[in-house]
Amino acid sequence: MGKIKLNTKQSRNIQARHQRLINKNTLNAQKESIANKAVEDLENSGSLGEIEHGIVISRYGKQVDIEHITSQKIYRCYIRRTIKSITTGDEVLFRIDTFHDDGTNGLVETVKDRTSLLSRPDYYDGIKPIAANLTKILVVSAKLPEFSTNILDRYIIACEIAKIEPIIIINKIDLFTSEEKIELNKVLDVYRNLGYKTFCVSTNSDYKEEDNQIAELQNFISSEKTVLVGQSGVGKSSLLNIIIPHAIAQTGAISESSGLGQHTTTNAKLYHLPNNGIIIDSPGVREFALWHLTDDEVTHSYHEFKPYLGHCKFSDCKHLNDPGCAIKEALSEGKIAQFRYDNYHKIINSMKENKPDAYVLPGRKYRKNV
Ligand SMILES: Nc1nc2c(ncn2[C@@H]2O[C@H](COP(=O)(O)OP(=O)(O)OP(=O)(O)O)[C@@H](O)[C@H]2O)c(=O)[nH]1
Ligand SMILES: [Mg+2]
Ligand SMILES: [Zn+2]
Repeated sequence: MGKIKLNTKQSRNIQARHQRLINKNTLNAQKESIANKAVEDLENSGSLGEIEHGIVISRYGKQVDIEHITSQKIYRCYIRRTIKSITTGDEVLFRIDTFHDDGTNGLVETVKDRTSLLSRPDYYDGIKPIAANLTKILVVSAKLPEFSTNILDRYIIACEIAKIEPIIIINKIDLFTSEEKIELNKVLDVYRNLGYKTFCVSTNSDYKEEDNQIAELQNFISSEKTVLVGQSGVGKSSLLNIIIPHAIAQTGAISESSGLGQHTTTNAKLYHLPNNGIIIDSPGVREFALWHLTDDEVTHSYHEFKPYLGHCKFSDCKHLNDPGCAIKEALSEGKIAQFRYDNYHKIINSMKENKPDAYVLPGRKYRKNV
């Protein structure tokens, strides 16, 4: 592959990213050595109790909050070095530090096998796990900061790859006019016809219209293991506060200057739902990147493409301007929605542009963290 020629701004950006990566690695190494020392001290202290069962409620760098499976007491725990990946929703075996501090500390010994895992790539950290052992993913969009089917499709692809059913939630419907609701429903019909479940909701207590499906949503998820994902500012924590009235998750207004969410939630946190269900509030990300996937994986995540794949004239068809393209034919016959097709190409192109491997950085090695 030839080297990519960069302009001054791009080179400067890469230099800055590179420096940030070095700083982050240095800080990480320091934190790791402190955590390793703490684990060693715990082992030597002889104060570690019996093996207990727990679930990860939240992760804070090198430590996790574990909820004891029966007492529901929370323990701030260090993580044994042999554990390569641990995230919110993970079921674990841990031991309580019975002597030190106030008895609310411990050590995670093992992470049990996961039934599912949602992850995303991060430029600096590699593939980052978001939450484990999920049965549904609640993909939240809203009129503000923006309603974007492109962002929605990105999340749906990530769900398809993780083999976890996405549930489309449109929040802040109090902000839509009647005409806008009609338009919104036309778009949502495309997703409904593809088999995706949708809920239109508002957390605004002044909004008394019958089309607020918040009660239906609550009922639907009560026995499911779920995570709220979506852009910063769409109202994930606001939804959580309605669904779990005692939750008091912090919420934050959308910035007046940028029109974007302000990344109010900084750590994912797990809460219990009435019928053994779980809901995890997660921090919004600026852009849900997908460059860890192959083009093929993205293509296969588009359900409506499936009947036509393998029917294009050329086996390496890019489904763009290639002659004899079965996908384009289906598009022209209205069997594929134009906006989904457009998003598909935008996503494929952005994967190439945003991939860190596309840049040649001195001494840089990309890490996979799963
Ligand atoms: N009008 C209206 N505003 C809402 C609604 N739900 C949430 N908001 C507002 O949207 C803003 C962002 O809400 P948050 O719940 O903090 O959003 P978030 O998705 O958790 O954001 P991050 O934690 O940054 O990812 C707040 O000012 C909320 O009051 C709604 O249904 N209608
Ligand atoms: Mg939040
Ligand atoms: Zn094609």
